[in-house]
Amino acid sequence: MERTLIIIKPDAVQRGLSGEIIKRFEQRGLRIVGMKFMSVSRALAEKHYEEHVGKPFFEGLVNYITSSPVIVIALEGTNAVEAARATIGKTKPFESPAGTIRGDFGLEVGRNLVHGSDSVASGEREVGNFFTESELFSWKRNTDPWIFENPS
Ligand code: DAT
Ligand code: MG
Repeated sequence: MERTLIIIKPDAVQRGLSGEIIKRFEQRGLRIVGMKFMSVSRALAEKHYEEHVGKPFFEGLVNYITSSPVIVIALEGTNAVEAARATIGKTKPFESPAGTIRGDFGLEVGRNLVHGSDSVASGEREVGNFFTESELFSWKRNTDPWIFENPS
């Protein structure tokens, strides 16, 4: 099933919003297959954000994501990537509609609370960057048939 990487960024953890953010993904029906509390090293941050190397905000972005612990989550579900991004909102929180995580809790692009993979290929790559195979779980929920018409 499709996978996406979520990062609850340092600002959200510091502000005590982790539970609220996890709740929204759970309520959406996405299945948690991996989760951990960790610090992101500079090397991992630079790998994760490699598409943004050279952009004016790159240094600030790496400083931000490495500044304090994060919670990383691997989620699985039908159209997990798009569904999670819709729940997160737009890159710039001030443009994000109310009802999205960024629209409800943020104002600035450099403090946008949460990361979600932007394509199926990125989801696979990013989950692999943050989790080892033994940290990822294949499991079923008793509620899966009420969320997925064809659970797998
Ligand atoms: P997203 O996190 O919505 O996938 P992205 O991949 O385009 O957005 O950029 C990664 C992060 O970089 C984003 O969450 C915040 C930061 N960023 C993006 N565009 C920016 C900009 N114009 N100014 C400052 N920071 C920016
Ligand atoms: Mg992105």
